[in-house]
Amino acid sequence: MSGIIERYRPLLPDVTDATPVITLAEGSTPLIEAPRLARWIGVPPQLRVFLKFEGMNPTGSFKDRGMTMAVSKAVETGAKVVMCASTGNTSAAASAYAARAGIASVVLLPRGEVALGKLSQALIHGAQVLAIDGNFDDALNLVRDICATHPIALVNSVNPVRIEGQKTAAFEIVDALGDAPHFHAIPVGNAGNITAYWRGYQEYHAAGRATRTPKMLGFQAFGAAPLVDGSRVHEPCTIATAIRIGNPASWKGAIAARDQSGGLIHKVTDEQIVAAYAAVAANEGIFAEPACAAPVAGLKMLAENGYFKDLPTDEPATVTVTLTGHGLKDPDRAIKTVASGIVEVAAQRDAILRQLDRFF
Ligand code: AN7
Repeated sequence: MSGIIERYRPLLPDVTDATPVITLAEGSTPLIEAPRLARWIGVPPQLRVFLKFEGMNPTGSFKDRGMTMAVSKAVETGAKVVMCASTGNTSAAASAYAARAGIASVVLLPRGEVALGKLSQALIHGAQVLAIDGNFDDALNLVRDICATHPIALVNSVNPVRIEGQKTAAFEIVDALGDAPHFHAIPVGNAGNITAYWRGYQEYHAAGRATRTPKMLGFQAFGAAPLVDGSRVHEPCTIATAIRIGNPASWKGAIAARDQSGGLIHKVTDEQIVAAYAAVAANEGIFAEPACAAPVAGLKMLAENGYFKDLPTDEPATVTVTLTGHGLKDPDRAIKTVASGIVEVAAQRDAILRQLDRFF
């Protein structure tokens, strides 16, 4: 069983012979072409849309790529406890990889704002779960403070090896497509992942593995869009709880990714996010959590505003979209979105057939 460390070891200089590899066989997630979703988004026909479905990682999100690195390095340095702040997915990954390594984990969560599936993961993997009366940004400040003064390994993405692990998703995309895409769309919360992808694309380009680097297209939720608004958001608010973050730790990395790639970071409303979330599931059979829909909604907005209109019509182009987490993480949101779809019906043949009229 091998994960991203074995697959990309020469490109991960933090890993040495002394590093015990703690893995759950993360990475190697599917890159799926999405032609029906492409029509829903409204991109021009020569622009092919591919979804990098990170929900297929062992704990159901992209966080596993960084966590195999962070926990392996923590064990290498003799740590017995890891700790993180989280909107949910980081805590799920930290607690799973800590369990795998046989060490303890502590997760600090914003009370009442973590999706059900993520909470269930931290609990069942044996993390000490602490819910604070504050948001993610408050939790991260507390974790940084405590880890600076106590023998606890910090495994948030302020730990640089997390970003190193996450850059491997960009390598996989180039390996699958044979070159870098022209555009890469991604949700942005704490901004570690956009930073990591940009690093991965740049490194592959420098190594001659790709002829170009993509324009990075980042999307935040309207009520939690500090990078778009240009200042910290004190009370971030969105139904996409994964990206409910007002003061991204990798702020500079995200701005560099945007500017160096010739891309952009825009914001989308919760209504746009929910519509895109349902469209991904209904058009392609891929169930991703709400935060992942931000880049899908964002591409639709860009297409409507003519962003892609100058692409040459006779040259195929590609846009990749990272779907960062699995839809089963947040089952409440799915049911809220389409609960009206449940029809109660008598257990009788005729009653059931009456409901199927539209198919005949
Ligand atoms: C599904 O778990 O910050 O911009 O604490 O779970 O790298 O932060 C999660 C973030 C996108 C944003 N999509 O990525 C956490 C956490 C999903 C996520 C993001 C997150 P970053």
